[in-house]
Amino acid sequence: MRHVLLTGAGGDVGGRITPLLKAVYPGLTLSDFKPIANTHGLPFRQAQLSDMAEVHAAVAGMEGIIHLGGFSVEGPWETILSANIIGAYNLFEAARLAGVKRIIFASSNHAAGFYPQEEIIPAEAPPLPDSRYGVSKAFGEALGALYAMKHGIGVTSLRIGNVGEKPLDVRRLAIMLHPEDLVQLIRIGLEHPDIVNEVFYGVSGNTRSWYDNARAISYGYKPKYDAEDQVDFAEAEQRKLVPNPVAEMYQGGGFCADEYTADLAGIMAKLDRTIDFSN
Ligand code: 15L
Repeated sequence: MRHVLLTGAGGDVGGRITPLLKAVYPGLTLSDFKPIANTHGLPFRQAQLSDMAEVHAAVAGMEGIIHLGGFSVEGPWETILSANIIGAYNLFEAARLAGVKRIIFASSNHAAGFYPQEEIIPAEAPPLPDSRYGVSKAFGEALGALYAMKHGIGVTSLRIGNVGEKPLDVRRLAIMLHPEDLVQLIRIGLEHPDIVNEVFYGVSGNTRSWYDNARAISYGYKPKYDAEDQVDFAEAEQRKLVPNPVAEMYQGGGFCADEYTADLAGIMAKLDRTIDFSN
């Protein structure tokens, strides 16, 4: 694959993976809504995702797109609507018209953040968003499925945990994704001949992962990193945080606790009676 576009290239994750991607895809083009300080000598196309004309110009001539662009945490509805919902629609629709063959959609663990931390869930688990942001990621996965099945674009949605080289707290021991492992997943999505529409968990080979990533493994994913190797660091960082029962109950952590108004004990009692997540 020669012509690959990386949206959201100016963000933290984009900055971490650009040099790794450049080594694999020398024809890489970067995009973001504002100029990027370090383009690593790569071409740059500025585009606001909510502006269809700018998105058309950004995707022209591309064979593959890695879509990291959008708002990457919880935010006001207007922001999520514009950057993540309208933005994702514009990206997929412009890609279809431009004849793009493969798209990697950066989904998030927050598309399914309300599963309890004690459960191991597969990527096939239905969305259970923990935020407006998580809803927008579930929307993006659904949009990807539509463009895969109806228009034949090979789509891989990655429910990304937390991208970095260290687990930033105990929760991240389960969900850390080393940038090199992320690039491995991206390469499967862009290059594996059998991709139609896939959802993989974007996590490293973490000992205490909450996800059954069998689907990614069946495509050849062999994560190199395990957050557990840095357990002391994670535990030291955890001691600096204020405990929160909602954040500690659910996989989405603080995204679940943010704006929480339900009765946690009441909900857990009802779920215990009605749902067995392991089936
Ligand atoms: C995400 O989806 C965010 O983009 C990232 O900033 C982290 O907050 C991450 O989830 C996480 O769950 O740690």
